[in-house]
Amino acid sequence: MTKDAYNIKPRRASFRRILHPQTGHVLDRGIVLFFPGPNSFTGEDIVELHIHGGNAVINGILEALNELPYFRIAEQGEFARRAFDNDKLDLTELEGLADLLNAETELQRRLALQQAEGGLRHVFDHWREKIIHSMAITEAVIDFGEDENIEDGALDEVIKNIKELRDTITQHLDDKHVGEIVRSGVQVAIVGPPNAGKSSLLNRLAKREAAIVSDIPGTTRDVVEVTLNLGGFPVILSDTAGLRESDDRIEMEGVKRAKARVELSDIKICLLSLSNLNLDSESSEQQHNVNIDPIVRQVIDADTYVLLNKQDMVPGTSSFLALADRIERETGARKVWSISCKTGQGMDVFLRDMVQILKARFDQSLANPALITQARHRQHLEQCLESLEAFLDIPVQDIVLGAEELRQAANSLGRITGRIDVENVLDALFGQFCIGK
Ligand SMILES: Nc1nc2c(ncn2[C@@H]2O[C@H](COP(=O)(O)OP(=O)(O)OP(=O)(O)O)[C@@H](O)[C@H]2O)c(=O)[nH]1
Ligand SMILES: [Mg+2]
Repeated sequence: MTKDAYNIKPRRASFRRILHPQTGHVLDRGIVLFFPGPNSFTGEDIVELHIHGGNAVINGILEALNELPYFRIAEQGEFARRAFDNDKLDLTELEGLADLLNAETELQRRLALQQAEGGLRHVFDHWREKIIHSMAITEAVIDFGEDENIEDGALDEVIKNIKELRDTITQHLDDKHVGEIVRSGVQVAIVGPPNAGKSSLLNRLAKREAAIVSDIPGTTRDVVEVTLNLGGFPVILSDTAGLRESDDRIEMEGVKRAKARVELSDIKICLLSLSNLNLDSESSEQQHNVNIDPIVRQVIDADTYVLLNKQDMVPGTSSFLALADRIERETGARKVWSISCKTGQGMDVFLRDMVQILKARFDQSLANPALITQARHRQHLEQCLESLEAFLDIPVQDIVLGAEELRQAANSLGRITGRIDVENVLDALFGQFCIGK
């Protein structure tokens, strides 16, 4: 479709007039790129036309292309599908690519790119090769056990290698789900008594009126979610119904939902109102416990962060540090801040600390290039581990059963990367042993 098609150099941008192949009419001027296979995205020859975006130009070029034999519009995801079929990408890389397109924060982008560039593929393929190698030896022992060509102690070596791999995979699975959490967003739930300002906090952080705020206790009933980007971390922040006992059936359903959401969350924030804590004069601090309803107290544990709201209503909280200390001691909460959702007081410090908390919890693990990002990976890895354990439990005389467990283990890994191929076993077998005599 250009006059000097044969002068287009591979992988170099060429600025050309684009012509109708039959009529010779100029359709547009644009950039033509040619990627000859197999060094292209799909492994096939690929031509890219970078043209102007007007409807007439696009339609004209599509009509012209339609004149070419075998031309058709690609189906959704067809290029990725072809890349997979031609072994250019494995399943994990495809998943990474899809995540990259959907990434909303810096960390999600980093994680997706790592995976799209083969971070997981390399690790899983390496493990799978190890299992296939062990399988090859095991099969050889089964078939040629008496033969001199099989080294003494070959099976001991297999058992040692499988034990090592089992430990490596166990360690890999013990990642506190960091990859999955960052991929889908850190769940942060705000809980607390009614009227403390939970919905006000959500709105302030979301910078919009996502939840209804009113001075009537029991305003929020359903869980209200917003997504935020906190220092690159994707956060799903949930506002919940105020916790209290009530005769109102709908309110109690809200309380039930609030508790369920807290259970599910990665980070709990309990919001209390400074104006309701019944803080007597400083001298009486030692005599009274802070006034926190037992239903709220129950959800505060060593993983809960406490926010004391409405600081603007309690002027001169010079003794805030002592108060924070006291609340930490009494409730076992992890850390306490004081803020005002009304004036924004204390919000900077709280947010800065929150980012540090997220970093401390997730940053180090994110450096692992093979972090599990999907439940699918975890499920297959757990199955792989089960098969390896089963192999190690089988007595040596039942080695045939053992070989089957290794096959299952390799298949589980193959399912992650999308390649289960028994031919590999045969290749490895023939490649490693001189059994053809
Ligand atoms: N003075 C002051 N008032 C506040 C502050 N934060 C919230 N309020 C007010 O407190 C009242 C309750 O706020 P909400 O955000 O609806 O409280 P909530 O915790 O979501 O309440 P429920 O949904 O009933 O559980 C509203 O009248 C807010 O305007 C604050 O920092 N200072
Ligand atoms: Mg509310």
